[in-house]
Amino acid sequence: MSKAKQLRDRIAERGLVHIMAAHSPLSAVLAEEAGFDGIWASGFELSALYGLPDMSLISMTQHLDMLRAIAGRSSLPIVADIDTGYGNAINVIHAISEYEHAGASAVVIEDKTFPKVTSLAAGGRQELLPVAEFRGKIEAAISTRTDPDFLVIARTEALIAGLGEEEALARAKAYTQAGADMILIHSKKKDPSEIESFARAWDGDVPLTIVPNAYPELDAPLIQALGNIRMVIYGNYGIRAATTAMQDTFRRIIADGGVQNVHKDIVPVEEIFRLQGMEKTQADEKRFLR
Ligand code: SPV
Ligand code: MG
Repeated sequence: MSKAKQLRDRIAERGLVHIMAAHSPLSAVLAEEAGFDGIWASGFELSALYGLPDMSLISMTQHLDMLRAIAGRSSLPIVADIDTGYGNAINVIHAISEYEHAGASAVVIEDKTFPKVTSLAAGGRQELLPVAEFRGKIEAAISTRTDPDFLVIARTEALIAGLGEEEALARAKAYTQAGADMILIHSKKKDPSEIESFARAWDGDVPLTIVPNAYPELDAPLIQALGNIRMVIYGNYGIRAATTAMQDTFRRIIADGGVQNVHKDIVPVEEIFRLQGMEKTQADEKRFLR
């Protein structure tokens, strides 16, 4: 059974799946051990890992390389954040083929123009494609996938662009008609009112995905009570948690003039050995090195 089929089955069984952003194989391993249903190969997190803004600066090759590395160390299905699909419908055809081969189980494509600007930045330039052009990109994605279970998730940025719920619903309907398996509806409002209202109003044929980065109070029971939402993506928590931990540790080392205090508060190197799979490698050395 493909991982894409596993993801579809899990959505059907559980009603809501929890997908954690990863920017590296190590963060994907930690997400899997914590119990998440899948990995979000986040454009924001990978951009931040390179110290760059999330503005179409990371290439498809860079994102694919990381996705392959993640797929090599995690058994979870991967939902690939392919931003705008790297260009027009022709670029999407190429991207879907590459991402399927690299080990993704799903892609999210957003209806912004290329190059994009990250969604949550205050005052960010947010331009949307004409509906017909984005429908063409969704149709191109659907016609390219070879595994019929591979999910094509259409993301509308209508609320992010300030175009209102009516436009967001109309776009979501049009993308569903183009064949999208799910709709990702994103909002940067600091409370969940836009998303709650959209989810209640949604009467389309496919379920919804959300990314509660700006409105963290919308927890799993509240999401389930809304209905229609079947996937929740935790979009930037890994990179924020890692940044918090490193800022704190690095500052303490400078303040303390050494590592004599912080070493007690961080994982021992043996935990890193475990996550690296050192035990198996040492066993392999005994077996095979002559
Ligand atoms: C990402 O994680 O790259 C996302 C979510 O697309 S957000 O940054 O909130 O747009
Ligand atoms: Mg993104």
